[in-house]
Amino acid sequence: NKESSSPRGALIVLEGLDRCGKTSQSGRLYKYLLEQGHSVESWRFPDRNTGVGQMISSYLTNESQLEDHAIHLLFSANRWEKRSLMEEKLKTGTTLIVDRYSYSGVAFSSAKGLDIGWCKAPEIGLLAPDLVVYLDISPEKAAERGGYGDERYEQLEFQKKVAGSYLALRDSSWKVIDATLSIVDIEKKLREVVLDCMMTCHKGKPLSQLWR
Ligand code: 2DT
Repeated sequence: NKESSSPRGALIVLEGLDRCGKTSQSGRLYKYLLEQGHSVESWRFPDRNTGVGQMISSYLTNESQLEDHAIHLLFSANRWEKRSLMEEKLKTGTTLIVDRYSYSGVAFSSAKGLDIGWCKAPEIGLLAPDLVVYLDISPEKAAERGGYGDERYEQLEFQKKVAGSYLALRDSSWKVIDATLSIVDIEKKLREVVLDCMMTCHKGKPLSQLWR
């Protein structure tokens, strides 16, 4: 039985504002862990490849409109539809590096004015990350970085609200890395906290669930 014989993988989540460097750092981390011989996969939310993901994608590109609560629940459904695969991967020893998770869900929707408690509710019972890394950058600095794309949330005023929501969500277990450091320095700090977390999971830290 593979499940009981191999140590489990770690659920690592990267969060932060648009343009904080999350996506390139998760790519570099993935490559590094792979080269070190770890079983690892790189995931992201929203996962635009599913049916729900396609609805989310057309909302983000402004091809469709959805009521704020409705799109919130779609983002959550998009995580629920991947939950069992996620659990299977972790239990059979694969570490997952996940670019955005429930925290993005709550931060972006509550930035629109939705109640935080309401936003958290549909996330209850999803797998809790073993590590949340927040790449910290001010909205102004992020906006200076080669500009935003054309997607719905990529505007300075909205990103300021998202930054405030993230601040309200953060707890002492999060590892905050200054996203204005050099790419290599960020990468180094990231590797450190990730390897440490993987070790803890390896030693038998149980998987847990969000926000119970
Ligand atoms: P990317 O640019 O990283 O593809 O994100 N978002 C994301 C939400 O509003 N709720 C969520 O649950 C998630 C995961 C953040 C697309 C945008 O979607 C936002 C940016």
